[in-house]
Amino acid sequence: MAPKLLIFALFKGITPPLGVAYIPAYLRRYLGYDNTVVELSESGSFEDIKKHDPDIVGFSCVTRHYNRIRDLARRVKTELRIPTILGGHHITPIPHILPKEFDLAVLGEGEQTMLEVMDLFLKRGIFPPEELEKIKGIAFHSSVGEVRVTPPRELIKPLDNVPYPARDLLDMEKHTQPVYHWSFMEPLRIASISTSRGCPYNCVYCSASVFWRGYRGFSAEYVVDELKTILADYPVDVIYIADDLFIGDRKRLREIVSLIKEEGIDEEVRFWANARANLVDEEVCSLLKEMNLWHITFGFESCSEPVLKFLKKDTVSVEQNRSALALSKKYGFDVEGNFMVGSPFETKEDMMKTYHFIENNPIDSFGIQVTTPLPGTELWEMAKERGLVSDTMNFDTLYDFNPITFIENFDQYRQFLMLDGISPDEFLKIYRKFQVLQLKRGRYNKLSFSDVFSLGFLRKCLREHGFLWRALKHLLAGPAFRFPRLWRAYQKTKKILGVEDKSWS
Ligand code: B12
Ligand code: SF4
Repeated sequence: MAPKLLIFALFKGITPPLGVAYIPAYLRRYLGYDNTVVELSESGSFEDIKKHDPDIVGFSCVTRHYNRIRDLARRVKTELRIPTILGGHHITPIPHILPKEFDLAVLGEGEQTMLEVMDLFLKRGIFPPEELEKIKGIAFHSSVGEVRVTPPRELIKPLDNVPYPARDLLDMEKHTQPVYHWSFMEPLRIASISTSRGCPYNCVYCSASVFWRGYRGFSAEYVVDELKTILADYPVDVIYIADDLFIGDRKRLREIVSLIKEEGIDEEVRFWANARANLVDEEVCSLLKEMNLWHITFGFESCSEPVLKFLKKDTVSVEQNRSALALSKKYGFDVEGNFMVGSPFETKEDMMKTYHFIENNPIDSFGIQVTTPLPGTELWEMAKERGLVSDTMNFDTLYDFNPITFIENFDQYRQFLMLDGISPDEFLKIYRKFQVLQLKRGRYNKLSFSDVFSLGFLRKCLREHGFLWRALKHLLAGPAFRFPRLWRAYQKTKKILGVEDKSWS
């Protein structure tokens, strides 16, 4: 029996990350190696590694998980005495920090590099530094204890050479249980697909564009075949397209839509995808409508012109945000907007422009995050220059994209805020305002019984075809899914925000 590779990630959520499943699929096809197990651990306990009795462990790691993954790797090294590999978004831009807990790191796109690493492991059972030196796209410890980074690996082209992710290694039964996702008004089974890698833009805060070095798409035929496979294997209602920019290539979009219709996939599932405001026009919307897109997510980020210009390098305007939203609503999409506050130079007035945009526009749901420097981004370099962060900092103290812990532990986070135009305390006040707006508009439960008596509800009933029926289903089915966990979260959030009960009715 071949040695067992365990690929391990921390994950709690609905659609599992697919990167961990692409690696074993590639090893299967091109190395003939088929003894990988994938563990997506909610608890992050060492037992979740040990129970698999692995011979080698590959960790997939984003920044917020780095400390926990490093602790686990330390235990793997001391208690199991087997090799450990680090892959994913955190280590890729800062490979020189590779700590001793890991034998090596796979940088960037992982499939071909991991194939060469596993090939070496299967042949030698160890990782001699002189052999590692020959593998592109890795970092490892040299014989004199320095971190060696090898030249970058070429990206896989054409992308169709990468096989579909090995979903059979993910617990798909668990991950396609109906969920009461806040974007949908009914419990739905959701699976995901990745149809492209990267993005042609280069927003100052985005680590994904740095990581992927450009945009590549799978061909339309590949995408639609994969969709057919998913639908044949799993009963799902919604397909989440996990791309940064699904609509990045218009010609490919046309081909995908035409094949989806030809295969009748638009009648079987609805879609959810990310888009970019400057790329949305009548043609894109009508194509998305034809393929049965239901939910569209935009990174609107800011509705202050100078802040947006800074964040997105003058590639999108507030007017384009506004018209993309209006157009999406015209086509009946459920629109989710993501926003950021706390950017350098952003003033209170800038933030309030974003606030009023959300308040006065028909966005169905929204997320509001604090501008956070992530390794690899231009923002990271700016924060470094200001002495706010460093490549070897304690990454647990960086904002973890959770608004509630941000408010609860504000004193811990205040030191990393990149504010010039406003004091941290004033910023916190405004940030709370956004959270209150979000709860009023509903994030986890789009509709509460008290909403039914509001003018907004009446307006939506009159304007949106089918809304009343969806709302009724939501109100009836919701509690079963919401209670008790979501209810507790809702109550806790209200308490933390100091919102009086009367203001919710
Ligand atoms: C879709 C997505 C999600 C979805 C994933 C669901 C799905 N069905 O795919 C959801 C919503 C669940 C999600 C969650 C989170 N995400 Co996310 N996500 C993405 C997004 C847009 C695409 C991910 C993807 O599918 N990529 C395609 C696959 C092929 O790439 P990959 O996963 O990176 O894997 C490749 C390599 O990284 C490498 N690799 C990865 N792991 C390993 C392990 C080993 C051993 C090896 C050898 C190689 C290797 O090889 C893989 C194949 O090439 C990326 C941005 C991006 N474009 O990559 C952000 C991104 C990865 N997410 C990010 C973040 C922050 C998160 C969360 C922490 C958010 C949160 N608030 O909880 C969680 C963490 C979840 C987790 N455990 O990974 C950040 C990470 C930045 C950072 N430095 O930390 C990114 C880069 C977005 C961004 N720009 O900020 N995410
Ligand atoms: S458009 Fe999105 S994926 Fe592309 S660089 Fe900007 S934030 Fe990143």
